[in-house]
Amino acid sequence: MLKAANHNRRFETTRMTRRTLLACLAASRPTGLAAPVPPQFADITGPAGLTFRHQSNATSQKYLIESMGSGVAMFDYDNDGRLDLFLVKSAALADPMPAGREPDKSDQRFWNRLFHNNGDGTFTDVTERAGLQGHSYGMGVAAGDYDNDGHSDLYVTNFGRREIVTLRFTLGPGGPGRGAKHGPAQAGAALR
Ligand SMILES: [Ca+2]
Ligand SMILES: [Ca+2]
Repeated sequence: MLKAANHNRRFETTRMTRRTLLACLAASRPTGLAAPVPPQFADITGPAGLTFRHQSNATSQKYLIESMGSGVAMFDYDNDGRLDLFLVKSAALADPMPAGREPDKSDQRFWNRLFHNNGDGTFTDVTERAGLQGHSYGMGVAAGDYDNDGHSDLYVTNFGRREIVTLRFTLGPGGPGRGAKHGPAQAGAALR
C-alpha cells in the first residue's frame, strides 16, 4: 500500500511538473510577431559572367557516370585575396562506348572552367589562358598548395585519368579582364 501511494504521488508530481512546464512555454511564446518570411534567392549567374552549364551527355546505356554531378573548387588561384571558381565538367560519350575508348573532351561544351573573380560581383572565364580545359570525364576537384610554394594547386579526378595541376599565375596591374596583362601566367598540368 505504501509503495502504491508513493507511486501515485510521484505520478501526480510528474503530471503537475508537465502542466507547469507547458504553462511556462505558452506564457513565453512571443505574440504579435509577423509570420516568418522564407528567404528569397535570385539567379545572378548570367550577370555575374558564370556561364557554366553541366553536360551529363546521357546515353541510352545509362552509364553510372552520367548520373554524377561534377565538383567545384572555390580558391584563390592568383593570390589577389578573392576566391575564384573552378568547375569540373564531363566529356562526350559514345552510345555505346567502345571498350578502352576515353571520353572526348575536345568540344568546348565539355571543358572544365576557371573563372577569375573580378572583385565587383563579376567573373571572367580564364580557362584557355590557364590551360585548364581538362582531360577525360571530369568528376571532382580538390584545391590546396601541395608543394608549399604559396600557390594553390588542383587535384582533378576524372573517369579514367587523374590530374594534378600546378598553377603559377602572375598578375599585371589591375588584374585580368580589365585591360591589364595577365601574364602569363604559367599554368602547367602534369598528368599522372
Ligand atoms: Ca583570386
Ligand atoms: Ca603550389
